[in-house]
Amino acid sequence: MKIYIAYTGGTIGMVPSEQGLIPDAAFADHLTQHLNESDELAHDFVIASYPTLIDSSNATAKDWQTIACDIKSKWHDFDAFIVLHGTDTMAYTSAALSFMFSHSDKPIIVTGSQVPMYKVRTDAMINVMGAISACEELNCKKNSNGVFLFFAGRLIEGDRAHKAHTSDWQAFSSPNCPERGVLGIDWRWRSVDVVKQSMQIQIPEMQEGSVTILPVFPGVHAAHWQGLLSENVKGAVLLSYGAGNAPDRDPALLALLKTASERGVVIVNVSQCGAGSVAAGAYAAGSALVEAGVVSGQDMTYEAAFVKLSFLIGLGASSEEIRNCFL
Ligand code: ASN
Repeated sequence: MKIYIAYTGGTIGMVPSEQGLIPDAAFADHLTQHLNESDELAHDFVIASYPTLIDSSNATAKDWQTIACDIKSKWHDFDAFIVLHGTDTMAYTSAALSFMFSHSDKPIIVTGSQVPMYKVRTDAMINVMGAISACEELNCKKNSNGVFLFFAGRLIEGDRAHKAHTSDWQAFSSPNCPERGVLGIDWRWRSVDVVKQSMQIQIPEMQEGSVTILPVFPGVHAAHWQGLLSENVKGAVLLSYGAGNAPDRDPALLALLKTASERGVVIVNVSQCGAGSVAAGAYAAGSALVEAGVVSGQDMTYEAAFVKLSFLIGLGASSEEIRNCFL
């Protein structure tokens, strides 16, 4: 199998500096050496290092576009793609790639590590090897490819992952969707209904700053959100309480949402609970949001909702079209 591995930055390939850990440009060579040392791996690997390596906390929508364009330019030369990425925003990138390569017929797997590869006690190689193993298995299964985030033995659907722990090896959860596969000594696979859909690659011109996040907290008032809903914002993820509630006794707060909706900002309601679904209108406090034009993000993670808005805005979809994509 021909596998393309792109190192974009992140802890996996970091080394110490006076300011703390920074990505190492020589990491691709070290990884090549590691993989060549293993005679169990009978694949052709091409390992590339991006010219500007970043801590993923610096990543923007433009970086998702860069990674997607890179994969697209090599699409016909490889059987599988692995993106080595920092964990901080890995869930956003894996979601972006799943929207950009919908129904992908080749595996695209995003992974990284909690501890750099140069350390003795590291999860770097176990995650890389697991990602390679996932590529092998998915390629054999045919029809069950796609975009995934692989971490600590769990193969999570690309648009379902959430960074859930700062320091456990198990850094990612899949709150509302069972993992596609779990790797122990062997793989345990979840069976999926294979509905053959044709793959579509769509890489929009991504805009930075077109989407914002509106946090709900006790005492929130319009002034807190005013700056967040600036003129260039076209989409917002509202991080609501519980099953989709926000204070409904502050007319100025609701008026702000309504005015933003009316000027075309698509506001998507996602619960800050971290798991479960928004049940729009179950409570009066939630109904007020519906009346203000807020749409339900159902059981999406806030990462996926943020990326889906960014993706659709990048494609140039109208507010109405974007709203319909959330129904
Ligand atoms: N700050 C790092 C990053 O996201 C964290 C990591 O990769 N574990 O790039």
